[in-house]
Amino acid sequence: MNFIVLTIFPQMFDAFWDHGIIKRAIDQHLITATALNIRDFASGKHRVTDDRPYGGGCGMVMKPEPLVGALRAAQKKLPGAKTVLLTPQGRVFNQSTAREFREYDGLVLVCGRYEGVDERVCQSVIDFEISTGDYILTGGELPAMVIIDAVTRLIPGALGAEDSAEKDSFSDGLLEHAQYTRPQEFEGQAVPSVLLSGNHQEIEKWRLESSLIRTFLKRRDLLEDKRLNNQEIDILSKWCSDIDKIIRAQSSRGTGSLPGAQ
Ligand code: 4GX
Repeated sequence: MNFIVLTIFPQMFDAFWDHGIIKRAIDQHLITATALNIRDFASGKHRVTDDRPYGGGCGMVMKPEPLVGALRAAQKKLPGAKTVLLTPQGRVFNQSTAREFREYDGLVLVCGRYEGVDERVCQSVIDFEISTGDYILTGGELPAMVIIDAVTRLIPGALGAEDSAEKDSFSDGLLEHAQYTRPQEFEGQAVPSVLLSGNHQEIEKWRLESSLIRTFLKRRDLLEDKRLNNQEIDILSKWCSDIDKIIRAQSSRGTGSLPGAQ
């Protein structure tokens, strides 16, 4: 995968390229990553990249010529790359989008600043308009990093020896199970004993239960959208009947206001 970012603040990416999984992916030639300065494609003594909006109003608009100049230079370096404009008006990025983008050979990420970019640029040279979420930032640089980060960790080999990318949250539509490390007791709280048992089948079952309950409590929307397999249905059904038993046991105590009870 090859990434080119178009930005007026290319130095923002220096630290990003230089740490952790991204750095290792670059060193291992799994990805290439460059930030091009849009200002280098602006003309005139002051290399201006923005201008006042036609029709008036406050704020500035990114001029089309430097942006398209930078885009053409990027496409020359990466023929066949897809162009992505980061904008709050785009399709909201998620794990499926990350998986979709991983299939491309190259991505050119266009970071807008100011109030936006000239509409004719969006229409003529942009393949996808993407938003990282419903909030307004000061520029597209952080969203570009979000996309590069999420796509890079899906590239085979990027996470190292483990196959963890596909076992993570969202790859199966569930949140990740609870995690523990040493010490065995921390501030009076013990690690669940099944995790110390060495029984891998029981551990896997506990992890699935943990994923299901966390998804139910924290992100019920994900569970509602998910196609459950038989084991997952069995676990949820067992909880239902266990909870039902607890509720029914109350009626013999004569407490509460159960349906049908007076
Ligand atoms: N997810 N912003 C872009 C300027 C802009 C506006 C319109 C193009 C068209 C954002 C987000 C985001 C703020 C980046 C406005 N550029 N980008 N910028 N949320 O808020 O992606």
